[in-house]
Amino acid sequence: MARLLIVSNRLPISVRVERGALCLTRSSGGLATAMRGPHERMNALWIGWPGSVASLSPEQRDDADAALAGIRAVPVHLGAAEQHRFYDGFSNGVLWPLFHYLLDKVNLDAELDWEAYQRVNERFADVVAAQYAPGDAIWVHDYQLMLLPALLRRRLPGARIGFFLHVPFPSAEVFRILPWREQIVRGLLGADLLGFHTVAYRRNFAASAAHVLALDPGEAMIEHDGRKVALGVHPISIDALEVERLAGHPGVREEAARIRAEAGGRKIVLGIDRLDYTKGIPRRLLAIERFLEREPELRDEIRFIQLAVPTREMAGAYTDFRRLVHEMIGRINGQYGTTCAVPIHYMHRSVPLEQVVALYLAADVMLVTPLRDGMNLVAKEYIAARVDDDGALILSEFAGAAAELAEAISVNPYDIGSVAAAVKQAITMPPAEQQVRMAALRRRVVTHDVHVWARSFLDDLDRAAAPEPAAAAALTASREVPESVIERVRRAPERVWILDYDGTLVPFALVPDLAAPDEELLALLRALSERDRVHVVSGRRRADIERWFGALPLHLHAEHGFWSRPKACDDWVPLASDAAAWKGEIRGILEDFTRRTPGSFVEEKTVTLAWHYRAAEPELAGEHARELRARLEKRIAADGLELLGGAKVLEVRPRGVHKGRVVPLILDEVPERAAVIAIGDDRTDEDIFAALPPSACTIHVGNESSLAAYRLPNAGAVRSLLRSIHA
Ligand code: GDG
Repeated sequence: MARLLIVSNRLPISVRVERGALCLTRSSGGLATAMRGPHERMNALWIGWPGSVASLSPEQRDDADAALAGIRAVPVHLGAAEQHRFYDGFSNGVLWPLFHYLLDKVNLDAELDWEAYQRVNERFADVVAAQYAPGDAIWVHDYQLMLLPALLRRRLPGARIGFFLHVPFPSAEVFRILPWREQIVRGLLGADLLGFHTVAYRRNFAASAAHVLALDPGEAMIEHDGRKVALGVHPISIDALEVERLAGHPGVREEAARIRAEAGGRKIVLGIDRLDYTKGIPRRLLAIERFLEREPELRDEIRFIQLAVPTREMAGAYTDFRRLVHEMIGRINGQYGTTCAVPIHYMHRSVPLEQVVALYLAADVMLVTPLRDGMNLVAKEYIAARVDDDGALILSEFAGAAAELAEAISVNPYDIGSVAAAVKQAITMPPAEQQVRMAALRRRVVTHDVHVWARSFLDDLDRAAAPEPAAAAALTASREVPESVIERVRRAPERVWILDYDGTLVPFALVPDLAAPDEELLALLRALSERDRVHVVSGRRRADIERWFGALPLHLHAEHGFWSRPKACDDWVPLASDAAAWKGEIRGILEDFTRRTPGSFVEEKTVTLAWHYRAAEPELAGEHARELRARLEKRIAADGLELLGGAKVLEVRPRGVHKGRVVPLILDEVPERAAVIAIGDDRTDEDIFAALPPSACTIHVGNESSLAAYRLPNAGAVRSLLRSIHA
């Protein structure tokens, strides 16, 4: 039966030895909390790191693995040093601060940590591949495993692979700082579906991919390596029913009443966070201090409770941070404490979930003020726990949750004065206003819970991973050129080559004029044409082709076959004497886009007009290319014209002028026993492949889907093939 394989850095259960005995403990944290429900309900297998097993005896290790198997968990064991570099070093020393915009905390001198990150992602790929059975869906989680989708794609080409990012995806301007940005983007693009919490994070990723790999992403889809990768927005949520259930539990209500009684009638303002520098605790403390300073008469009316859950204790940045927080609390309590109360009640430990919910129930105001946060589940849990529709939520506009929770009091956590003012607004908010806001928030959280989230992600994954049958067939049909085919071509009594130029014989250059043929290529074509018939079929202007190849004994075809020079001594002949009356208006449109897109330009040929944007800023150019395409499609339909999207070029040409039309002319002059080999890299060359008989050897250069029977990776490989035929 097809299963779901959940893959995350940590298993939701950690293995430890306490006083000689093996013990399994639940991990807290957003991801573990969110995926626990889907894991249980969907009969899924969870693959991840179970904590260090270094202190376990071999028997205890076996026992631990067996215990994990019992709860459908598969451990990925990592050595202590490797885990430290991968987790504390790269994941939390580089990616975590960068993705949360805390640039001064990013360690970019992390080559060894990066190597460990790659190795650990490989280890995960091995374990996942070993567990995988055809039909399974794989759901990879979070920033520690961003190389995994592509590593899995290589091992399991047909698998359904989804990836969800729990942290923000930063602006492309920030992401591009990362020295390993290209590998990370390529790693992610191995998935069928990439999920983000918000539209903004998705947009940031698309812009980063456009920048790093010079792609043209759509809003919800990126085409890369001949595959489509869907980009989804899936705001994570919580198990709202479970939180509600706990909030109604008599023991939990009793505990909440106890906390309230202890507060002695003071209003309770609560913060619950992992003790992480992204959560904005120091600035929150400054805001509390500002509040106490500004509102002397309210000082004894309020009790702040901060639960700070220990996290990443091994990392240096966290030790210093913890000290800072503790010192600040000491200072503020020293300043404003009295003989009977201190303003801030601080707990630095993990507590049971029942206690967390009791705190939610007891709190009049919840302070959620991260500097950046992917989503923030605490905010949603507080809402779900407020079964009486009262209480007030103060929420940072830099938490992903802010995109959904508009009825909260929104604050900029960097602006201490406004957070202090928000605290006052919250504690003095009239009950009727609390009700209106909280009821709306609760409706949203209850209807969009974690189960809806998981279901919608997996449904999208199913849709994204189901390839269109024709495209899939075309793609799988083309494979590397087998040695037997090369041998057949080599032994053929006569050979006819039909060769595209740009992207096939030379790599793409930033500007078309820079892609002139080099000496080596000219010598190769000259040698080839001494024994074989060589046709160069290009989309370029006749003048370029003539200037570059005119002196060689080649058969030349320019402008997608509109112009042909059948033999070296012949003149160029046009396909038809078309006056191209349509050009004036289309040229005006293209020039308009050129003005708006620096680096782009219009190329005019006898019967076609092309808009090139390879040298333009990719994101802007991509957006304008989509806009231009939409505008041209409307305009050209009635004129017998067609629009062709190539590699960073949009071209308008009359229908019927395409490279395929030269094929009958070429074949007319060829004896039947000749081998015909056609090689091309883009959409326009597909017309050649389509016009050739099945006996021809057709080769696509690159990774896109193609009608060609075989494929080669790049222009260098094409040249090697040409050389090897005469070797
Ligand atoms: C990452 C992203 C995103 C906290 N203290 C205790 C405890 N918790 C639970 C809370 C909540 C979870 O931990 C914290 O979740 P957050 O979402 O607030 O934060 P991260 O751990 O940073 O999570 C975040 C999330 O992934 C999901 O995508 O929202 O933006 O950073 O569920 O209740 N649980 C228990 N004891 C505690 O003392 N039992």
